[in-house]
Amino acid sequence: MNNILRIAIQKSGRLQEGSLKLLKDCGLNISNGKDQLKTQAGNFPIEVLFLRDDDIPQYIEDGVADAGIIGENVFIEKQKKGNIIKRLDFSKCRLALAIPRSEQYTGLTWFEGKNIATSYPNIVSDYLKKNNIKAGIHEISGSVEIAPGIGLADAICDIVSTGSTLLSNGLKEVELVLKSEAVLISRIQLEKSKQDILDKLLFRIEAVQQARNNKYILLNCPNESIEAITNVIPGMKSPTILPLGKEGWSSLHSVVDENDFWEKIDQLKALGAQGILVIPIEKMIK
Ligand code: PRT
Ligand code: ZN
Repeated sequence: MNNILRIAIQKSGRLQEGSLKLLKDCGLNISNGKDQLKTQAGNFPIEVLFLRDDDIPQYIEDGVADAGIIGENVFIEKQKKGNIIKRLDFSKCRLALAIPRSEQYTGLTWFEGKNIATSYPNIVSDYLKKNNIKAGIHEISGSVEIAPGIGLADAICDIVSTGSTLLSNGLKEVELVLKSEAVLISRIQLEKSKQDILDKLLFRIEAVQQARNNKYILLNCPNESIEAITNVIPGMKSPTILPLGKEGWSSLHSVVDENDFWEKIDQLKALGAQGILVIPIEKMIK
């Protein structure tokens, strides 16, 4: 079927909610994948497949799925053919090497001749090779953190988010191996009709991401501050400025970047802005 794009997402787990939310925010009308393996969006030529995340890269290499959403860590580990086409800004984590807390860490050479338990043997082996360290890799598929405690390995390489799992297993993080987040991947080569659908989806994803990173801001200011305030929050082209009923005052509307939001608010207050309202934006198209 060339006139439909098949996109694979995780059936259940840490990526599922973020993946579904993103697709829904892009306007796709899809039902949750609790007891189903696939569903067709009601209003967009996309079919969603619900799979285990580890299987998604193979499905894409085989052409069974055209695109997918998975953790970059899994995509790199699986070494299957496909392209990362968009970083998605959720499920952020890191793959790190950790050792027992009682050990004194002396740098990467500590790992020389040691045994490392991990679910990511390819990534770890590449990392060790790059750093000229010879160590054994013990592949296990889950509960990696308990490996040193039960004498299965000297160290581990696993996903870390808050670090509390390492802590409660008596381990400490010593090296960052890979930073990861959810990514949109696609087949190496798509037919034009599928590429067109993917491009439309990408356009929507970008609008959703822009909106998440920006806020709509409304404020009142004395007219003499308009220019200085415009320099702080120039908006997409320029702010909208409307006269207030109170003489010498205006209402100014613009957008503000989420990342330097508080810093900007301080500057605006210092310039005489009052009655500042900040509103989430649903979609943003530049
Ligand atoms: O069933 P399926 O195979 O589809 O899912 P899964 O069990 O293999 O994966 P899942 O749902 O656990 O994770 C999917 C993806 O989420 C991972 O590949 C990562 O890209 C991303 N992700 C983000 C995480 C975490 N954060 C995370 N904290 N994956 C796993 N963890 C685990 C980690 O393995 C460790 O046990 O959480 C623990 C560490 O968390 P902290 O907060 O204690 O440091
Ligand atoms: Zn998995």
